[in-house]
Amino acid sequence: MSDCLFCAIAAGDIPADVVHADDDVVAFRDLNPQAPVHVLVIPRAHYANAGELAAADEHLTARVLAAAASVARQEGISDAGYRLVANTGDDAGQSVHHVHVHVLGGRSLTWPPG
Ligand code: DGP
Repeated sequence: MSDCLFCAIAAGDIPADVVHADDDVVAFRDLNPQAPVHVLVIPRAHYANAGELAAADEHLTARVLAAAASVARQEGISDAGYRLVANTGDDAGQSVHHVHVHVLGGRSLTWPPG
């Protein structure tokens, strides 16, 4: 999709610190990390949010989730624990309208979030 920041990152047109890439999914470090490990996992295909992705493509939804778990293992936070977040819509504060799963970890995380 033109004018989409994360489509441009997935295409390699905007640089990012990529930690995983395959045919369907790209994972890269968040520009504004909220934890020692903060990675964003996105499908290459453009969907505005998690609900749209899940409704359109169950297989790709599963690929994104599996990649998030794989990134957590790769980053060494699987055993200690980590959080997956998909902010969806305005009330959740979604600021980039290309579905992304935050992988957060590397410290004790508070709950509930604000
Ligand atoms: P959300 O609020 O859930 O839509 O999260 C969007 C995240 O995207 C936010 O944590 C900051 C991150 N972000 C925004 N622009 C860029 C960018 O250009 N590069 C990278 N790596 N991350 C970005």
